[in-house]
Amino acid sequence: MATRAQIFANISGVVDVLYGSLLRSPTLIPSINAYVGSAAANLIGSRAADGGAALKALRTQFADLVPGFQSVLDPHIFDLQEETGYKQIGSIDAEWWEFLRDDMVVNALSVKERNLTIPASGAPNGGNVGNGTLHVMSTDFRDRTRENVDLAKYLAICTVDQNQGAGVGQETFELSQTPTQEDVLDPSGGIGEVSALTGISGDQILTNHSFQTLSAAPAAPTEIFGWDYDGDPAAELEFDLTDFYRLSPEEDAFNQGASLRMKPGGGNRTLSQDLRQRNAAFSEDEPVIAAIALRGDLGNPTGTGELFLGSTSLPIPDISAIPVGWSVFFLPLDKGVLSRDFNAQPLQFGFRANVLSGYLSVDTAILSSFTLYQGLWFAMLGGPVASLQRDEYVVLVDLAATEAKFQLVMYVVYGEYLHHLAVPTIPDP
Ligand SMILES: [Ca+2]
Repeated sequence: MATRAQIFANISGVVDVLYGSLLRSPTLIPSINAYVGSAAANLIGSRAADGGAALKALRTQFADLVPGFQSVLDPHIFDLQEETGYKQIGSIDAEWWEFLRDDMVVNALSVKERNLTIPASGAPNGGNVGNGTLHVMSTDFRDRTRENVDLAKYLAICTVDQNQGAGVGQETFELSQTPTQEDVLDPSGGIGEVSALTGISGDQILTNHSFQTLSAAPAAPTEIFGWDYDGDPAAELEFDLTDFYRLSPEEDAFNQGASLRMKPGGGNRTLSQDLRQRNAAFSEDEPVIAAIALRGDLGNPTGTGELFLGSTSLPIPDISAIPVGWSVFFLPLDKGVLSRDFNAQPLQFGFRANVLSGYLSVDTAILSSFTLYQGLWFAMLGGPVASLQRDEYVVLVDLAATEAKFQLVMYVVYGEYLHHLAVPTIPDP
């Protein structure tokens, strides 16, 4: 039986062949594309179009070879499955790749990383009337960057806005990649598929997330509908009916916004919702976006705060440092927002604060899912002032990558990635 190192050496040889045969020249495929394009449009001569078409046909034949790549690699992957003691030799699925990545970590094996530059958040187009932020989750449950993605510019375009039937904050977005991918030979693009992203509050797990259901005595409420509070709400909380983050659709229906003020004197108090009562179904590898809007300049409050979801939390060590106006605080987009990590008994979402002086205003608690698109997870969040309107868009900058043969071949052939480092133990061939 070959050792892991020997098997990886075998695979490295195959990677060299596959990468070298079709992909080694980063200019080959773009050159063919450019030639075909110019042949159709500009080339002089009665047979130029025929030449372009023939070259395009040849390119298609190249692409058709890729399924054969897998049959060349598979025997070596089976060797690896046997050597690592994987439970089912011959089953090359997502579970196997997860097993292999973990095994590589344990055995200090790594391949060269593609070094993708994946922005954490996209800014709105400068010409928009409204605003919003496109959030992207790009790491796996080990906090490794998912390197099985296309290099592309991602665009979220508003297709149904608040004037066309979507609630405020519930606009519909189409997510697309540019440029359009020709085929598997060109992983620098993406198929022009679209996926609707809905404004977060339209896919909301929490009850009374915007404190839109007022209590009988807003200045001294005896309870906050939908929320558990471990103190005396009448003495320590009050609804603020004039200052709030934004109107939720429910508030908009009555043209009455509200936020909740946490007052000093109660000690460290927790507002929470027990998610067992919300029929919240979390798939272990699907990230969630968990956020809350806070305002820290009413009475210049002092103290500490913390946003939490199960065992994951975001400490806010000094609420006096919250910027003037409303700010949205998110749980960081890492493994902590995957349910296999945040899971706790009982599972609660909440916010706690120890307000020592002044008022801390709380509004628009968000707990919602991401949308999977082209290997990355996206969530669209509207801004506080005006939501994006039809045809306005948010764009993520182009992703970029360095040449990484092992990793690129694994992506092209299997749609997967290996454990990767900038300085790998298994060099590229
Ligand atoms: Ca509200």
